[in-house]
Amino acid sequence: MDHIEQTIKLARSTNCQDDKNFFQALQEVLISIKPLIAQHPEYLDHNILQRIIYPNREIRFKIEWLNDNNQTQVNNGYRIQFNNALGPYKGGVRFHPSVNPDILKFLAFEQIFKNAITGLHIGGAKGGSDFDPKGKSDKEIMKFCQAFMTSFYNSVGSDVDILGGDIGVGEREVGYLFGQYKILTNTYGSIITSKPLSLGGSQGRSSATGFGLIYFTQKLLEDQNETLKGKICTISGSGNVAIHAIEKLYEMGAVPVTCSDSRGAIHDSNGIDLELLKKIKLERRASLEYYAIERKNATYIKRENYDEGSNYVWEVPCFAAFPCATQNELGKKCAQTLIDNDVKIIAEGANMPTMPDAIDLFVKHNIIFAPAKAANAGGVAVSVLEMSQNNSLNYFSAEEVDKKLQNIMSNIYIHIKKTCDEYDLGMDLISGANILGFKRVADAMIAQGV
Ligand code: NDP
Ligand code: 2IT
Repeated sequence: MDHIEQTIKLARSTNCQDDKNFFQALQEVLISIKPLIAQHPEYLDHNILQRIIYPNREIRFKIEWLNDNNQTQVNNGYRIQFNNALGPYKGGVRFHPSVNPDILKFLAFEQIFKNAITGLHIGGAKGGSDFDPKGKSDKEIMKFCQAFMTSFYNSVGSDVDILGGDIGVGEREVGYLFGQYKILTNTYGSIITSKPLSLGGSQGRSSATGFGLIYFTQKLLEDQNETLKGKICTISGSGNVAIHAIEKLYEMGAVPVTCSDSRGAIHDSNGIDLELLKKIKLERRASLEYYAIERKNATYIKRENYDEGSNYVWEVPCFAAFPCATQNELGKKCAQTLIDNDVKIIAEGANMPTMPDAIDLFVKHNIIFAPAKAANAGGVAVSVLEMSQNNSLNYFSAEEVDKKLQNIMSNIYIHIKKTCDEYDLGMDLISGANILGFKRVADAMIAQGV
């Protein structure tokens, strides 16, 4: 058994015992860095494999808050401060009933390497709560965010751990979290990103992940003498990432024809009506079924069951597919349907949306695969621009941010491709991204000593 297999076995028997998602993420990274380890025995000498799979700190806290009926509610809160070899912990906060330590450990682990790939000096973390924002009043959201921060504020800091947005946490929630931090500490520190502009947020942060995803895809396609122009694209999700991916696809001349939410999916063969989608999901925070009520030619398929890996949107023939909702939302059966329908590229907007056996199928059929930790890194990269603007009191225009985002996504692709060439990996961007990220973190760990 080699060192990688020994580490996987160790993980399975110790810190991943019941953590299916964390183990999935960890196994993918460890297996794909085999060529790097073969050339760098110093990583084994310094026991980096074992050291990198244990989170530095796992914080768990209780959140008590009052709903609109003055009843006391209780939720679990978490922050996984996984690795800070490259810089202060950085990563989003997720509010969703499915949140648990396993989900957050996988997200924090992925964040370490994603952040490293950007070339910026930030470590990896993730946090959140099993709080369900659906159906809550604005006041309840505010009360919950205040209680979340009250339970946890002493673990964050602008050079310690900087929070950000994720599922269920957008500008509104970030504003309330920030406001409570300010009250508790009497400081206006840059401890959270994705802030509203009025609180020192960055131009272009809310669109950065979705736009970055399409910039990355475009750069990758350029390399293949291909383009998105005129191509049918399918997208899952209808939140921050999906909406901005759809917006940028239109700007590139592509035709995005699907979106989905937790209750169902839309197929609009004329192209998604972006303004209507924004109105329903961002303003009204309503279900997608209203889209089909207002747009008669669109089809709405209600989601009858919650099978992992299944979504109607993957049945629609397309040139490119962009999973932008959540983890494990594209399984083997859907992958086979996409391949049968002649898909050319999969680019992940969500974190770990593609299941391992689906990835295996795409790889076997030579479908180009852009992994999340590269393709969706535009969001966290613009978060770092937000931090640097806050710290320098100097602000970039929307055009400046967009230009920087394009450069960042282009550089990420170039560095991953260079890594693929160096290790003879062809277009295996998954291994290229993992090797590039792992190497940067491992070198920083060695440089710091134990
Ligand atoms: P949002 O909360 O804005 O949107 C999430 C979307 O996914 C909604 O349409 C939601 O449906 C749907 N969804 C969420 N959970 C499930 C589920 N269990 N089953 C089916 N549908 C679900 O989040 P974001 O757009 O910000 O995040 C989407 C993905 O992108 C996540 O994986 C996130 O980690 C990742 N990401 C986000 C970044 C960011 O900057 N925001 C940066 C990098 C990655 P409904 O409307 O019904 O709730
Ligand atoms: O998964 C992610 O990269 C994010 N949710 C963004 C994190 C951040 O700190 O901006």
